Amino acid sequence: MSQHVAGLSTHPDGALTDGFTLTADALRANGVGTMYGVVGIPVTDLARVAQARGIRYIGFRQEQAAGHAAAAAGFLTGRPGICLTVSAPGFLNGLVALANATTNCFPVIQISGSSQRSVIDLQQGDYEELDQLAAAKPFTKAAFRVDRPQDIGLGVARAVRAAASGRPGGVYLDLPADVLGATIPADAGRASLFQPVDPAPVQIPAPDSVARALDLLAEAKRPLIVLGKGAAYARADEAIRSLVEATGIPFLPMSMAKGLLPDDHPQSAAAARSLVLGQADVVMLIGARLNWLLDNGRSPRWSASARFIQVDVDPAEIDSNRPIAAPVVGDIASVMAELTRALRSGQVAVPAAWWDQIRERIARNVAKMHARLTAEARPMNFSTALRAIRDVLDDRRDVYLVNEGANTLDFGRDIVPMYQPRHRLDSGTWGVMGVGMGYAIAAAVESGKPVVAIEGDSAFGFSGMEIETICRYHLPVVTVVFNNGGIYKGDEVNAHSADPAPTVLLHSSRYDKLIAAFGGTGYQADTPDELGHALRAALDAGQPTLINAVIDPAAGTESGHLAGMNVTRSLQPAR
Ligand code: ADP
Ligand code: TZD
Ligand code: MG
Repeated sequence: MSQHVAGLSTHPDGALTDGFTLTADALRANGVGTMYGVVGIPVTDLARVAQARGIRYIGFRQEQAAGHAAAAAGFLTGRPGICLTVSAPGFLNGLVALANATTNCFPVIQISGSSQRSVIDLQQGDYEELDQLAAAKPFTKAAFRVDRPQDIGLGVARAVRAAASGRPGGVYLDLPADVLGATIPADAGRASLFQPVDPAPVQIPAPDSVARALDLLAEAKRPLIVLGKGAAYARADEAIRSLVEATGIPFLPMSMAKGLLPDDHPQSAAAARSLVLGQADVVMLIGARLNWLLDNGRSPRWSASARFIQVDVDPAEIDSNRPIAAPVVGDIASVMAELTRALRSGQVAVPAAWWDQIRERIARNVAKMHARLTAEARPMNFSTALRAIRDVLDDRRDVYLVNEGANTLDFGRDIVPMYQPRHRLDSGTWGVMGVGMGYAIAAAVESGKPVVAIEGDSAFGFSGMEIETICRYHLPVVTVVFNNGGIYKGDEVNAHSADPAPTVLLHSSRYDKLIAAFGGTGYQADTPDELGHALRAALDAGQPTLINAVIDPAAGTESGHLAGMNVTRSLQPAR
């Protein structure tokens, strides 16, 4: 049974309530505490009413960053983040983030005002006219429009349930201007609001599927567990740790699952990634898809004869790339509980030879990495700059880390260890640029903890204006721009005209001076020492800071670790 929420709605008029008030109250009834967005016609009053009713409103400079912030809030809290946008162009700016959240399986709701339906539908040319519901549908998990004020409570509840249940995702909720402005009797409004019961119910796996998975693990000679960001999202940290430790199986975290078990855990095989992917004979995927980030499960990256166990809440994910021998469909917390319950003592044993092989490879790779990190490089390269950051963050394990770029991302993921679950946010499944400032803002707002955003200079540019937002809300966000003067590299020369090459950005840029314009603190860092000192000072101060870290323009590689995916020009005639 749903619980009706009494006594929420009132209007200055007393006897009446309106769409703005009903929306704010419906959000409160669903536990929403923060909203991210950009205001304008017709939603300005929605932000005002929400503020008046105790919802925190974080106003951005562009909707895409607000949408990314809402998505990160969803990932970090497990409840849908809310992004508020205006009609047509504002809606479309936000839609990129909504689609990205759906791809990442993050729960988020974009609430957008829209123009008058009768004018839109006859294409008569309203202010900011667009059929937003139709535009949103292909990019979202679900999309709804509320056409009557008395349906607002229902619309919000459906959006929350759709975003948070099963595989989480992005939901669009369209609120036309006339619905927001409409009034209805306050008692009818009150009666229309309710608090949904159990919006994200547990999904318990079938006992047979659990037994099949354990039987397969018991046969393994070279088992591997891969933890994905679904496992981080599931908040089953202790249960996952118990299973990993009870079985003794090596694990590999995907980038946003780093810290779910600490990166210095003795069973981490991260430093032997290629070896374990290539050699494992039984692989247990927990909240990780076999998409491009895992080479679609194909050989030669994986053994052709490897058999897979996949733990996922979405049954349609199973077999998406290669046959799965043991699908376990359910939410990860329930699956981990069932696996642990059903696991017999001594049922799964990892042969010592497998660990010997892994440890030997780890030792070799760690030695190679150590040489790169401690090299004397002037100007700094990615490794030496990240070593300075790593050393500071080793003492500040409460810090949330945001990371985007190409080389900046790839090196950052490998060099900076994580020790806490859900403390790393990055470009994710799409490898998208522009998430940085939105993710950093949400991490600071939702956690109250300091945030360090390690940003490629190109990546930073996609949402750089949000440093004003960071300063306006006094957020403890330290942005480190890895300024190598370009997309991947800054040393390309265009031989054909005086224009810069396509990959080139201004290496002389003083990004640190941007933040000074808004009252924040800027540092220029040319050496690892300067970078380390600036970062330590910034974290001690807890104030908005931007560090311009000058990196050798020749240091990167085109597309970072994805160099093999580049489509290069061929002068061979097509056959
Ligand atoms: P990564 O990029 O880290 O490899 P993916 O985003 O590809 O991770 O995969 C995450 C998977 O986790 C998705 O297939 C999603 O359906 C699944 N998932 C998300 N939340 C849960 C949950 N609570 N229980 C089970 N599976 C989940
Ligand atoms: N646009 C969007 C939205 N996402 C993208 N991924 C790209 C463009 C293409 N792209 C990448 O894949 S990485 C990248 C772009 C533009 C920027 C790389 O440059 P950087 O990082 O300065 O951020 P490095 O350290 O110089 O490699
Ligand atoms: Mg760059």
